[in-house]
Amino acid sequence: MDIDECATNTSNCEQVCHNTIGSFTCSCLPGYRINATNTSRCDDIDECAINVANCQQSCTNSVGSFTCSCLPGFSINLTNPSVCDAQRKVILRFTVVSEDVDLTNQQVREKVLQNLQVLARDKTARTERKR
Ligand SMILES: [Ca+2]
Repeated sequence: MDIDECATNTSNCEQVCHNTIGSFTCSCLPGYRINATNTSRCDDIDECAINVANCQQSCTNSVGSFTCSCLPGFSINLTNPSVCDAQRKVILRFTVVSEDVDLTNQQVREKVLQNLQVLARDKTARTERKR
């Protein structure tokens, strides 16, 4: 008669137990693999080190899993979490008070416009270099 080692808890499997006729086998949950010397134990797979994670920018291994993350100026793609998308929206906040800048003066208005264009060009150049 077969003894179900899994049901009687004698298998000592760390994660998953499969009863077989006259014996049993252990296996591991996704993100883990069987320990090379002790087949009842499970080791974490370092998905970042073996490049299974396929993170486009940054990869952090964790026990049983891994996380992809993105550099500043990028955000995780919602449909493919290994991909980073450049943040397209640039929010430029500034306050101009009448004491600082006389916007009724044509020369001052042109100077402000020039500075804003330089600022926009610099921001675009920085974003391009990151790719
Ligand atoms: Ca892992």
